[in-house]
Amino acid sequence: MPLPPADRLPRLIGLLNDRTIRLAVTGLSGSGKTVFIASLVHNLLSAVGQPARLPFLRAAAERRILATRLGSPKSKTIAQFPVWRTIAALAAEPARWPASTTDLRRADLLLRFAPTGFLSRAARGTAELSLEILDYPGEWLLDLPLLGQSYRDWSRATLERAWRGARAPLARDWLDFLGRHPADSVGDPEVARRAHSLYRVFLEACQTHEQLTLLQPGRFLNPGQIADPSLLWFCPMPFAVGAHAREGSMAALMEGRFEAYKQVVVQPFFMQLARGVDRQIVLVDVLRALNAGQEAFADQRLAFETILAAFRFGRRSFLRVLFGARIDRVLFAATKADHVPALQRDHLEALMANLVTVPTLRAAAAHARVAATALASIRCTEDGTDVIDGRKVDVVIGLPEGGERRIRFFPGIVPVTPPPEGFWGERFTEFPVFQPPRIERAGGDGVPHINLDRVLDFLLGDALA
Ligand SMILES: Nc1nc2c(ncn2[C@@H]2O[C@H](COP(=O)(O)OP(=O)(O)OP(=O)(O)O)[C@@H](O)[C@H]2O)c(=O)[nH]1
Ligand SMILES: [Mg+2]
Repeated sequence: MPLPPADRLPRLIGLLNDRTIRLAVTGLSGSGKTVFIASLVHNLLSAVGQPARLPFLRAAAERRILATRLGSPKSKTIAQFPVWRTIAALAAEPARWPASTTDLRRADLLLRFAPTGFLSRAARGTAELSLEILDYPGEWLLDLPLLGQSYRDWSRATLERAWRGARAPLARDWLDFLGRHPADSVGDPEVARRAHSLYRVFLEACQTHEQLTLLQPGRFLNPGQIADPSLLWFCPMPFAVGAHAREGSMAALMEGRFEAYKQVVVQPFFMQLARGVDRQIVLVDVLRALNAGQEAFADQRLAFETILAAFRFGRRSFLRVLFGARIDRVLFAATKADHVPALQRDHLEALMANLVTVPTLRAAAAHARVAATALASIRCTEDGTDVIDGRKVDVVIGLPEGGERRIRFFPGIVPVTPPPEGFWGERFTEFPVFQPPRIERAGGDGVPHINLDRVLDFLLGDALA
């Protein structure tokens, strides 16, 4: 029996306003993806009737978010993001940060809200926003550019970096080994495996000793679950100019594995990650890179420029061509902004915007909305002042992880543009890892943050209107 019109209207309103948004959280390892997702989920779950925590998320401030809950898993192939385990660890005494992510995971969140349209209000209709978010190890992102590169080109670029700067001394054992087993020698799987493990030791040293970022392939540092580990047994090799990998040679063996790795591991991962993505947040730990010095800063910048070039927006976008992603809003966020006091957070936002000038123009040309911000997904500090050498300075006050007493931390001045040569002499003080604040396990007050509400309004505001 057809429904009477008065009952049908709210349903129709629902149909008009119901939406699914797929949010890609993009960021290198340690940039803060898992913490961002945990805070986002916890704060949205607590948003009903709690406008105080998210004042700049309009739908929350207007009390139009009526109910929120975690969605049931929709994917059999992707594990669920451990929302409750992560929140329980953050709510424990002492609180624990989540461990570095080792596999692809997905969080589903459902928000029932009152739409703003005239018709919706008249009919008192409600609508539902279904939000899908994927979390994964940051290192894997570095494999995206490989999809557009040949083994030769990738080898050349990687070796050029390995011969220079902080990488050179760390690459010695691996490069010596390659010197004894050149590209045109007979392809021997055992030699390939040893070359691979020396290359991996080199990548690990670059990450731990020098805090470098552009370390490929990403799975060498964080393999996840790979059915056949021999897929990884390759590394870059020097080619003579104009030479090609001769059949049966070391180079041909390595090249075959590189291509198989792309086809069997990289492509399916990005297929899962990027299919149907419509919103993207790019998280960058700008402060850590500033802190780690000139080479680490330049390396991080090159790494995310390389990734963003592959993420290129618009019709010729790699992701769109390969995976059908149509990203129409992109936000670049400098994370862990609670390490610096208020004025410095403005500097941090300006520096973030400066670092992504080119991708911003590209995205805008493709009619995507783009913005840059400074963000603390979980605010661990308060702003305060201190007196250093007789001068009053702004500091942040927080409890260092494992410490007994709160400290006043003066982080130095954040430059608003990429620092010039001279800056690097006086490096930032090492940033402490601060203890997260006490939070409640179940909903309640949510999690303190800086700018998370603005971030959510930018990314989801139109879908909650
Ligand atoms: N003070 C502060 N620290 C943060 C914040 N977000 C992240 N951190 C710190 O950064 C670390 C890394 O954050 P994660 O969210 O695990 O990073 P990730 O991007 O998921 O890293 P991978 O899983 O390795 O790819 C955390 O363990 C915290 O110590 C923040 O908002 N404030
Ligand atoms: Mg993580």
